[in-house]
Amino acid sequence: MSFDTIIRGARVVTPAGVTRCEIGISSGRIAALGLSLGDATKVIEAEGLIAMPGGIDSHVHISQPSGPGIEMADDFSSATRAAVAGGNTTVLPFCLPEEGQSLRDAVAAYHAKAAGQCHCDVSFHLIVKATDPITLGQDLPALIAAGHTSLKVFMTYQGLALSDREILEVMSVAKAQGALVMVHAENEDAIEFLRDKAEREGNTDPLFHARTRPVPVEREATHRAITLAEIVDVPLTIVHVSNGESLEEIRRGRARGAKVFAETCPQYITLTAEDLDRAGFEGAKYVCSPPPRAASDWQAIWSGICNGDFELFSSDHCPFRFADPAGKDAPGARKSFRNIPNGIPGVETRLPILFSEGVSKGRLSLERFAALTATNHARLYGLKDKGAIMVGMDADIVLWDPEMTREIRQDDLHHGSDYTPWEGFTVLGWPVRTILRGETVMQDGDVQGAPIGSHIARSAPEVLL
Ligand code: DUC
Ligand code: ZN
Ligand code: ZN
Repeated sequence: MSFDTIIRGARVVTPAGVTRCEIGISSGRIAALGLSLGDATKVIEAEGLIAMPGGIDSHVHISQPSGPGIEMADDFSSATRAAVAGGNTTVLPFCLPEEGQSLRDAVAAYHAKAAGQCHCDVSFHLIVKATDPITLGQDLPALIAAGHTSLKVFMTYQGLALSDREILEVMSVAKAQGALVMVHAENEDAIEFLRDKAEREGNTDPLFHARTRPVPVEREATHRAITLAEIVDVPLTIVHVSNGESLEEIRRGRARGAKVFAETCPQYITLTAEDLDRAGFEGAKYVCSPPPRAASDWQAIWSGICNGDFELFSSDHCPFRFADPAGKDAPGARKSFRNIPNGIPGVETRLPILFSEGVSKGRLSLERFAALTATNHARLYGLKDKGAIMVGMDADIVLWDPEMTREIRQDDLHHGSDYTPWEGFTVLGWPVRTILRGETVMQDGDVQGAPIGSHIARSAPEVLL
């Protein structure tokens, strides 16, 4: 048998373990794993490298409406360019309707924005911010049936936050239609109370973004979200878990039988609230929600990453430019942290940070790294052909050089933001080649070729099958 491509010499990370074998690729799929596979049109010599499933980042924000005058730093072209440079082959952005726009029209607009622009595959989660009969009775069922099998609800942010009653209404549609619910768990009333108080007392610097969203705000909402999901009996992902107390609520929910999944992100093992206290206005670069916590919280997050409490390690890439009145330097942002857009860039640095801090430092096996960064994302969100190096799957593969040391520098990154929160952070291990459905889309930092990424309609989440 002859293949389109053979990858030769790599250590290959499969769901069954790490093995030294060749990978035969035909028509964009993994056609064989074995020894001495024979001929191919193209041979990729990968001696000394590790072949992993291409990263799936199931939590990114691209071209998302962010309020009057505010603009996200990435469109689909720049975000997916950054994604493949960082070893990813699929990203899942959120589709948020504009003011007054229906969910169905918002999804159509996202498809139009993404078409022909993507360097990796994409698939959209839905954000449900309205619970009118058209959204819940028509748009949501139709969109779920069309392969948008996950949706996010917010418990914070004016204009986005749903009441408990509304969350229950959305959850019951998700249950009936076979979708997974994702929740941003922070208590809006508590934040508003703390924020008003901080402003009254003249505490308006970026640091007070973190001080007004303390751990109990997230812990309480996490408990409440799980409770609501138990009432409806629907599976739930708690996204961007930042601390051990919220994780403890997740463990307690699971012990009661709740179907709850947990995601964390690089910012919760590498950044702290002190970063928001950097001199001048620099702290604004680290404003995201939930905020980075104390270094002592990193240990609780690491335990969850290592022991399997977290299924997902995502970036929550939500990029704004720093030196930009349409970004972090928005009107009023220097007067109060309230006006600083929430979110940090990270799609390109997620995998190297976890590889270095996890695998290279001996905390994580290669298999667990692959599960946290690709396989579990595919299973949970219904990407049935992706997320594992197995015969029959899409040939979405990233080759890692585990010996390469790199200093993360904005100048080397591909995203549209003008900074990285990890400037100067040194990592050991770097993705050197990204292969999307058999085609090399990044080699040695160069993003190659026309954008061949497509939107993928997803199946039901595995937990619902
Ligand atoms: N929630 C996210 O998921 N991303 C960025 C900002 C936010 O609040
Ligand atoms: Zn969120
Ligand atoms: Zn997010």
